Amino acid sequence: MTSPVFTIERFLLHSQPDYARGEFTNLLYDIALAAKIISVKTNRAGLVDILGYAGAQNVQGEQQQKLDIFADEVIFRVCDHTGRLCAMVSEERDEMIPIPDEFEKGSYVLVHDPLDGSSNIDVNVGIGTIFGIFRCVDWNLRGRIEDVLQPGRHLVGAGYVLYGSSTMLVYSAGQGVHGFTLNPELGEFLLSHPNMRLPEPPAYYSINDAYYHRWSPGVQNYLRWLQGQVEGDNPNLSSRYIGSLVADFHRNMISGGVFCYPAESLKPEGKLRLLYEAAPLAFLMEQAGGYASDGRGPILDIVPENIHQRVPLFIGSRSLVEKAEHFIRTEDGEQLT
Ligand code: AHM
Ligand code: MG
Repeated sequence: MTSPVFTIERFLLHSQPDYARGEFTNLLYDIALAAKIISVKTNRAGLVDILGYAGAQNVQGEQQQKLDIFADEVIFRVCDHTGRLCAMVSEERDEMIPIPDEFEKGSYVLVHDPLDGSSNIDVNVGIGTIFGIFRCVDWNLRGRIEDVLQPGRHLVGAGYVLYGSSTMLVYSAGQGVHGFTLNPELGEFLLSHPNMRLPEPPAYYSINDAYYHRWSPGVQNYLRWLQGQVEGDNPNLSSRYIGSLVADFHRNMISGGVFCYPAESLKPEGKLRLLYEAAPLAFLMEQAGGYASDGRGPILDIVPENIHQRVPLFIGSRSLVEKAEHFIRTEDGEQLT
């Protein structure tokens, strides 16, 4: 007997909580459509020099767009007119994105990084889209900055798309984490990873240790602990670092582990963005049984003060992330995390 085939549409309609039906389901389906369009384009990125496909001149002599700008526009155009959203935020745009006046405003807010890790395109490494969904704070006043500057704890859904050796969409609407793999012949995302849970024991730590000398003592000693250099307390991990957040995160979702991007002297606030990178991934991680921290407390509790705010990030298996908090609390005091 073969198992039933679930397209993302069928799964969304049949397996979600009540609030996730209707508009919310349609919004997720919009995101899946945008992901398919972006996937087609990213798959052809290697043909740049042969076909003049991107970053070159097209046949009309116009300059082709960079892929991250293209991805940003795809998401905007797929989502701006549907009446489901009252605002958007994108890493690619300085300000909050209002819904154009000619369209209805809905009750949801979409925050996203349209193509994270895009510097990796040239070397054919997996890249990704990260997204989070909030409900507006006040229906009558929907579309204000207050709707956007919400802590991750208020997310009603989040996910990522990994454009890797295959394209995967992984999301949660607060009832577990579910992964779908794009079948390019059918053009459909098919359920391939239902109820993803972080496996124990964890397998990997991921951190860019080229910045070791710029970290606080607590973070430096945490790395030594991860490496098994602290006598009598060896977490028995191996190391992997791709330098592409979605790909690093996805590997740890499948194999267990921790990903860290601490603050360092040249980036005292960290590198990654709270609203559309850290918070959505923290939401997914908690849904999969893990935890995310800025080194001092839960990422999900931080209320953003501005849309592009950065944050240190420790995310993965709970025991490994809590160990980071322990090192930072006991060794750093008020210093960098
Ligand atoms: P980007 O938003 O400019 O693409 O940068 C984000 C990327 C993440 O995907 C990745 O985790 C991180 O930058 C890697 O940074 P580094 O090269 O400093 O290790
Ligand atoms: Mg990014």
